[in-house]
Amino acid sequence: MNLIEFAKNNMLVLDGAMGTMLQGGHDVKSVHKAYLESGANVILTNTFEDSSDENIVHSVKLAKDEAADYGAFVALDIAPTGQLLEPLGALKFDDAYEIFKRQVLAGSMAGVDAVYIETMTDLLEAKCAVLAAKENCNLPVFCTMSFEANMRTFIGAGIPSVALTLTGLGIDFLGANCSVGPAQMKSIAAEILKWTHLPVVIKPNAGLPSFENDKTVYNVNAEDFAKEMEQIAALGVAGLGGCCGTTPQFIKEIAAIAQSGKRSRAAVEIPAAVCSSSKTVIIDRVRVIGERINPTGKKRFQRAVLEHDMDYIVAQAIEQTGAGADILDVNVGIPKIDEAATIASVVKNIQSVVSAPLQIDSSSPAAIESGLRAYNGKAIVNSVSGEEKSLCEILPIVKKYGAAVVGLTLDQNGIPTTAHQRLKVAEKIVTTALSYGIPKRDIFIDCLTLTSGAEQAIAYETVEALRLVKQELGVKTVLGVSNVSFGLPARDKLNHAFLLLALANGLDLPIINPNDKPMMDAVYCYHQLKNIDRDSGEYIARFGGEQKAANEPLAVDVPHCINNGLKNEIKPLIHELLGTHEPLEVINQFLIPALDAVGQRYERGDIFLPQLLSSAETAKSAFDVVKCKIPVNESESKGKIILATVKGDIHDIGKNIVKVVLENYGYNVVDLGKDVEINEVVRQVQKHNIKLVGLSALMTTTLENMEKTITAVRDAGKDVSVVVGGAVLTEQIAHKIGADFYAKDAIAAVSIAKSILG
Ligand code: B1M
Repeated sequence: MNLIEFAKNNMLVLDGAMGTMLQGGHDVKSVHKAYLESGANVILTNTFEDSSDENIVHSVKLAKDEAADYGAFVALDIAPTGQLLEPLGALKFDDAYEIFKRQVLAGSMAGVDAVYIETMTDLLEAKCAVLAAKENCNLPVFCTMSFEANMRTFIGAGIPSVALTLTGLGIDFLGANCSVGPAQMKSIAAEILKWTHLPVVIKPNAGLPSFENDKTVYNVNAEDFAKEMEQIAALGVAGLGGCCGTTPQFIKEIAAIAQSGKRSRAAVEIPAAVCSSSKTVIIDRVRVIGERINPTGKKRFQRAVLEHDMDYIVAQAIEQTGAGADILDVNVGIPKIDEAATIASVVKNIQSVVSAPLQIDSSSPAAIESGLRAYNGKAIVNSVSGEEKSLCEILPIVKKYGAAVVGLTLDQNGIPTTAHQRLKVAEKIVTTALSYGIPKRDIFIDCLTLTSGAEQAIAYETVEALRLVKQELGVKTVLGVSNVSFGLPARDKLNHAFLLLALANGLDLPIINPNDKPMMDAVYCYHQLKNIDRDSGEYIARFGGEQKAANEPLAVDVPHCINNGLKNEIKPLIHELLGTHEPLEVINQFLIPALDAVGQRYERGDIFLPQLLSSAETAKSAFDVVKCKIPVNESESKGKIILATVKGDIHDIGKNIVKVVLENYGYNVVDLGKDVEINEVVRQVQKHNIKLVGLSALMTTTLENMEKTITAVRDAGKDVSVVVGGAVLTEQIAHKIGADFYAKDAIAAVSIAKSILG
């Protein structure tokens, strides 16, 4: 029996921690044996830490040899690469894909029964690993991600987004492992079960870790673990196991729970929804699709695409979401460009700044696939038509990537004249898409807007077709609205009237220009009139006291650029400011407050790590401009100072500012960089015979390393003063951790340097 068949009638009992056991002095073989003895029916290969081909072959053999005696299954354990993928980090999607592909090939050739991708925090990396598994073997695929207690991964991926995206990619088991103990895992499991029909597997840690006598210990014992796991089992999950800190005793408890059989699972209805990694948009009311990322008839946009001017394109995305668009259409179709490469790059750039889900708009199957592959989340594909060629080229791609799809009611004979004929085409699209396994909730129909000025006699048929499609097929509907007024005066009036008619007849997803205020107003009014905006909260917020603010043009200033990651647009603004302000004023009055505001939004959960990174990159590019205006001091050095951001902390923007300013005052700075080992600071102090060390830390969690660094420098017995800085410090804390001085900013650092070095 294969694993999928087995899981239909049996609860899966996965094994527990490998690392914890190995640290306890066991060998891999005996760890497998202990878990199998405890009742595990699926064991994971020892390939989480070392994914070399040799280790995979060796580890699979070890696991298989042991599992054979118990009739258990062996799953190839695949871990995150440990590097951040673009746009968060430097690792390219295709390079990550090759890393995972190699592991999948090695594992499947060595004879594993399944691929188990685990501990993922970046949804794009999980997607990359899943694609590598699905495209290179026929084995069942598990994917479990690590969520924090706030129900998001530390990179900000939410459970609905993870479930919608990974389910769509056709994996066999979805779930969560690591990060939290079983108590917090309960709500995570319940939330996952709401968003997928897939069997769900759950592997919590043995509670929270702490360090005692140089050892990591966890605060939940096997018995208490079992009590919580019983409740997770009762939710109807398909498999249970353990992660960090769990031992064979924990798995024995789980096996006892599994013995009593699988619990039934509550029926769920997954809503029609699309998502990015951090934002899920449920189509349970009118959702506006912004139409502006499209070169048709827009010379400036065409130039931006041709010149790869991503700042301009991203600015269009920001403007539209700022004006209220829920989803953004992305079209880069210009003759003779490499549309597939361009759309992937545009998708990546927009997603690094904007969290709205995207609609990949192209008629080229290659461009659609390229856009979907690069996309982090579940996108919409715009579009397929009723023509055979279009259906059989595009629907398999939509299915493979788990996207939603827009079906245009036209075929080889063009756009049918009557509403009934359009309904027929819509029926054909829906039936064919269903036959490809695309769920009905993911099929959206576009009844096509005709130009009222040119085809007045039949233009209203679109509204009638909408009504029929909604009534007969019950699918979600899409419509590009503004074409109705083409060639007529007062286009806005006709667009506006047409939009309201379409909404009243069943339009769910209008594709409009969200910067067009009356059009957006119409959507708010519609929600008010239809009792969707219960208690009129949204209506009042838009049209009440704050009316003036709505749709006012966005101010493109320093905070706006830092907030939205506009790395190039910020540069001319900084040049301009430097005309009227001193370089340090620009830093203190503009850059730092803008970064502080970003930090607060991050803390509130309004933005996530990708946006935080993008803001930091923008601040750095602004700082590069400022740096050029800080004169270089050519005079003889006044003395040497070491600067370092302490171990565990990668924040270095502030430290770099301090460095430039100290150099400008004539000091020779030995910059050790960020995340600097304690011993390295001591070594460099001795090597350079240093009198003053400057340490930077920005997190409460790294204050401890700052203290340890200070102690180590003192213990080395040198006559050296230590100055500390960073947003998390105060004068009081600085002294408490043993520093001689606290510098609140770069100028304060200079005064301290003067007092010590002259
Ligand atoms: Co992060 N981050 N960050 N972050 N980040 C903070 C610090 C945070 C306060 C945001 C928040 O939640 N509100 C929070 C820490 C919470 C806490 O512990 N209290 C935080 C977190 C949690 C994190 C991560 C854990 C997020 C995650 O991964 N989930 C992660 C940490 C990774 C790690 O370090 N191991 C992380 C990552 C990042 C980015 C990489 C995205 C990026 C850093 C990029 C880089 O530096 N290369 C980043 C950023 C940009 C910030 C905020 C928004 C801004 C920091 C900054 O550059 N400020 C920050 C929020 C905030 O501080 N308001 C935040 C501007 C800079 C000029 O000020 O460094 O204070 P500052 O330097 C000043 C003075 O303090 C002084 O002079 C400078 C100039 O005036 N000074 C010194 C500094 N060092 C000195 C040394 C001296 C003298 C003076 O010696 C002589």
